[in-house]
Amino acid sequence: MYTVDYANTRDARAAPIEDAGRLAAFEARVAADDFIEPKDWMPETYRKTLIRQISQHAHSEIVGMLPEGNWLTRAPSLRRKAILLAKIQDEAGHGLYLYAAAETLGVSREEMTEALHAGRAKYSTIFNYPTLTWADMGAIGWLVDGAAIMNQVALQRTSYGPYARAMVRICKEESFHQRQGYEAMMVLAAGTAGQRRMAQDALNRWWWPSLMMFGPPDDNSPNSAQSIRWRIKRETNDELRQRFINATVPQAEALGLTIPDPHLKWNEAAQRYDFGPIDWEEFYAVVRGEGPTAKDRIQARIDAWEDQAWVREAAMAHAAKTAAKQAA
Ligand code: FAQ
Repeated sequence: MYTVDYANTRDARAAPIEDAGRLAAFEARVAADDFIEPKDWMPETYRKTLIRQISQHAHSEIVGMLPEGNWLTRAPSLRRKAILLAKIQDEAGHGLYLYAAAETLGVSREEMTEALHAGRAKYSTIFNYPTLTWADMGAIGWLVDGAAIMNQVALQRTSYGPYARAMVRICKEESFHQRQGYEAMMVLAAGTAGQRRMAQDALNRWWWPSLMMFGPPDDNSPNSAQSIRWRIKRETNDELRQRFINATVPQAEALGLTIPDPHLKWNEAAQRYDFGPIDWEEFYAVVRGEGPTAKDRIQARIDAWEDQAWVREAAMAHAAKTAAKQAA
């Protein structure tokens, strides 16, 4: 039986012995598509899984600003620069909604940031690839935001209320991101021979990493079964990956570009594209943080955190002074 109502104290050290009655009631609510809210009772594993997934998602949004930030000073026109700047600012906003959603589960922003900087928390593999040409900005919007939306539309119905609500807003912005990326690719694909080559080269380099964003195949995804059962994940990694491929191949055809997969073929009976093998060795190497880009990404985040410490300190000092004045 409970001695401490952990969900309300939000004290990670007071993890309760799980109560079969409460667990059954929780599972019935999830099965009925009810949202679980921060003050509701929840199993400790559910809380931990959400903290892991939401904080990784938040870190992805924040680290995801870096590859595009690389091109801010080199955008080919003022219009493109303004669009890119607005997009990168949106990603910062997404990170903040997600950190706030994770905080409702009893973890602090400092703890999450520290875990990222120390290499204990993951972020999406896709952001460990370098952005070599301007066409990469188009490919990221089209493919990376396109893959992100495919996953996030499903997460609008995730069982944890604050996460689901953050996703609704994020999806609206991501769909604008996807379209601006596709539009940038349209301009390049309809441009000079050199611009078309640049667009094709970007597609060649971003296609396979975008498919890896959905995570390992279902038969090698240790978290999926429980997360699907608790409706944290509404669809499996392979289901979402297949849906992304089905939607994206015709878009590449409309651009006149070629998907870099010789095995790609429409399967009439199954009403889907069959595709070639994904290099999972590469995926796990990137997850492990191998390669120079991963080190640069984390160092950039550590530097930003340290350089901007004075802003946090100034805000805290201001809050303390205001509180002291009010108390006086
Ligand atoms: N990268 O058992 P599963 C964006 C890890 S947002 C790195 O299948 P799960 C916006 C996984 O964490 C992109 N690690 O895990 C934007 C687990 O390790 P752990 C981010 C990965 O959680 C656009 C292990 O492998 N979106 O792009 C990856 O059930 C443009 C086993 O995997 C989200 O985070 C990966 N790709 O399913 C910003 C969406 N995949 O934690 C800027 C929310 C798997 O046990 C510019 N997250 N791993 O040590 C999810 O839907 C899920 O967490 C999955 C993974 C589907 C990513």
